[in-house]
Amino acid sequence: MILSEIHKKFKEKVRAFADNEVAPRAKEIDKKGEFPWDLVKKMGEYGFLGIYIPEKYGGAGLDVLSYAIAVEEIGRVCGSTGIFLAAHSSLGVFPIYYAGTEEQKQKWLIPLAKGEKIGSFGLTEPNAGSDAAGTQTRFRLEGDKYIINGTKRFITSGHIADIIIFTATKDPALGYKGISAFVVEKGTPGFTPGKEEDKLGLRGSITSELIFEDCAIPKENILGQEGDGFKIFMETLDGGRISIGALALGIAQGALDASVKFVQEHNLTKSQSIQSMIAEISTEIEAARLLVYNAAQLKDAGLPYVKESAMAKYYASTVGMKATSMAIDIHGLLGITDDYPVERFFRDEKLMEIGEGTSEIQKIVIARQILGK
Ligand code: COS
Repeated sequence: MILSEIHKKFKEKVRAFADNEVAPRAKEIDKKGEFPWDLVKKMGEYGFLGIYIPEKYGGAGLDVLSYAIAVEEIGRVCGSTGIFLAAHSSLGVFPIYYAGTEEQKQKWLIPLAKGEKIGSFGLTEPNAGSDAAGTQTRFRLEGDKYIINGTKRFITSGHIADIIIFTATKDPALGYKGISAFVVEKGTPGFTPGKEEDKLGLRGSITSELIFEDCAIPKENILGQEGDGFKIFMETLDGGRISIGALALGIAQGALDASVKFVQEHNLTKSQSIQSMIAEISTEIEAARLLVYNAAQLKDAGLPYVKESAMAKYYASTVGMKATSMAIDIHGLLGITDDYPVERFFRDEKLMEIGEGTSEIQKIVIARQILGK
């Protein structure tokens, strides 16, 4: 795909950061399950934590395509660092940029986009994942405070985030219409992080519960109006799917790059079965890239992109699983050892088929856009 000079230069900048500063740390981050604080700080300094946010709100003033490129490039070397970037930018930053008042933007968006604070998004619950309208976390208004009770689960960066956007319902019987979106700040009484998950992949990324027990937050912490929550997070997820597609693509590209290196170093370039695998996954990765970049460009142009972002995520994650699995096949038994990065790419890639809407959910979204509900 032909990129503009601006995008090309930005891609080179992120690639240099990824190769020089992230790649040497990736194995250790995965092994120790260590959150890469130093890399997060550097990403903030480079302006990577608010790429598509206008400069007046502390961002880099670039676009969604640049953001997708950044997630792809970082994912190419380290899925854990890539998912942090994607969750912070799409889920922590976007809802405030999209639905926040000017005052909320001044208070929360600016430090988030500058990378001074970490953002997170609490939607999933023990009993509400794909059925996001089934939220059971409750809110009630008491005077000038909202009182929150409930538990969120599988929240990326949940333990460490400073600013968390979350959903709660006035009454589960109201379905999606009862759901509102709020902001809670770390340290608010009644708000505590719960269990941290020990995961198959993305082991350097924090995934945790969030527990609300009579947690009182100021009335001003609501995003939009009461009842707007479902639509705010649906829009948030539409954009988030571009970044998960980009991350799936980046991990797949990392597995392909490692395979090409392996094949060349082991004099396997003449093997027709290996040529076949390399050709197949290279082609599918390129097709995934076109879908991801297309969805990003549609969003940048202000055009509808719901179907395209779901397609990008669905296809890129499907291709990603195939590519990382084939990369292990190409390495043979060496591929399942940690002497090579492909087993890490394979483990990291699996979440791309599940997080921010499973492949089955993406197919529902795509089909509804084509067939109507
Ligand atoms: N953008 C904006 N609004 C949307 C929307 C979108 N992409 N999709 C639906 N809506 C609106 C609908 O228009 C409808 O509003 P109106 O009644 O005013 O028209 C409302 O939201 C309810 O829509 P719908 O009836 O389609 O909701 P469903 O409960 O059937 O939900 C799916 C459908 C499955 C698509 C939804 O639950 C979903 O995306 N689930 C996956 C959640 C997910 O990704 N979880 C992982 C989170 S990881 S952070």
